[in-house]
Amino acid sequence: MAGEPQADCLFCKIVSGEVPATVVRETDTTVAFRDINPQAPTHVLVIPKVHYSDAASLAAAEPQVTADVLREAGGVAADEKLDETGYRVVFNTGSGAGQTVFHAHAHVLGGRGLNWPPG
Ligand code: IU
Repeated sequence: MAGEPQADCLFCKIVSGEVPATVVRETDTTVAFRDINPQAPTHVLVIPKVHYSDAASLAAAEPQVTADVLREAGGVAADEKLDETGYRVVFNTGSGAGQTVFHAHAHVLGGRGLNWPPG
């Protein structure tokens, strides 16, 4: 059923606690944890607790939870003092754009200069 945990989903296992993660923030609807392969001094993933394969699917089904994810991304940036220097929030969507985990997630990246356009 839409939104339900998926047995083969790594991020659902992080939500349930079955797979450990370095959690930096948690709400009723979201978890934020440090990326295992950081691409910047701060690289945190913010995920919804419900399972949707990507950000657009999440937004279509759960607009409030999508807003929660974005608010928490801002919270991570504030916690890490990135809101003055700038930071990036990225939703890779589809394998052609680099998505490897098909549970919606926002990357929060900062702590170094970030080029535009991204590669
Ligand atoms: P992507 O946008 O789907 O490529 O992002 C998935 C991220 O999940 C990627 O940056 C991985 O380093 C990260 N990740 C993780 O933090 N812990 C894990 O056990 C695995 C992937 I597998």
